[in-house]
Amino acid sequence: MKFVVLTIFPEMFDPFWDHGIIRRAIDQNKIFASTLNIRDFAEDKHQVTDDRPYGGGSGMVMKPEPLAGAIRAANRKFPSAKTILLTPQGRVFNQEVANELAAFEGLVLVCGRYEGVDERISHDLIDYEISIGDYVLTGGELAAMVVIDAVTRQIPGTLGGEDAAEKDSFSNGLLEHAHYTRPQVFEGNAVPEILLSGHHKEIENWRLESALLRTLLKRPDLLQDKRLNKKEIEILKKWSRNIQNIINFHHEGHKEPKGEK
Ligand code: 4HQ
Repeated sequence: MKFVVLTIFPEMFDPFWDHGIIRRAIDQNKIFASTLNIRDFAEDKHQVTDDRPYGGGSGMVMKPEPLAGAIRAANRKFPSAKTILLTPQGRVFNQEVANELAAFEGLVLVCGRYEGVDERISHDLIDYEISIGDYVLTGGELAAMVVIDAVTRQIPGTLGGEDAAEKDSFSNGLLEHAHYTRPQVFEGNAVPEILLSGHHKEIENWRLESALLRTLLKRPDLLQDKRLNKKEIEILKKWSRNIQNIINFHHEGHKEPKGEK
């Protein structure tokens, strides 16, 4: 995968390329990472990249000419790459989008500043618009890093050891199960016994149950969207029966308070 970032702040990406899994992916040629400074494509002597908005108002807009020059230079270098604009108007980024983008040969990521880019850039030179969420950033750079990070770890061989992308959060539509490491007791809280037992099948069941319950309690919207398998339905039924038993006990064992339903 080839990433080309178009930005007026290329230095923001230096520490990003230089650490952790991104760094290793570059070293192992699993990804190629580069930036183009949009300012270098400004024709005027002061290399201006912004201008006042037609129609008036506060704030500035990214001038189209330097952006067009930078995008065309990136496209010439990587003709098969898709060009992506980071903008709140885009498709909201998630694991599914990350997987789709990971299938492309290259991504040219266009980072705007100020109030955004001239509309004719998005219309003529952009393949996809992506938003990393419903909040306002000061520029597209952090959004580009989020996209590059999530896409990179979907590329085979970028995650070390047995840490595989197919096993982690969202690949099965669930949040991750709880994780524990040493010590066995930390500040009075013990690790669940089953994890120390060495019974691999039971540990796997415990982890599925942990993942399901955490998703149910913290992100019920994810369960709504997911196709549940037989095992998952059985676990949820078990908890449903548990909860129903508690409710039934309270109804049978106590007189209903007056005035309450
Ligand atoms: N931007 N997801 C760049 C964002 C944003 C987002 C606002 C994009 C500012 C200039 N980008 N403009 N959310 O907030 O991608």
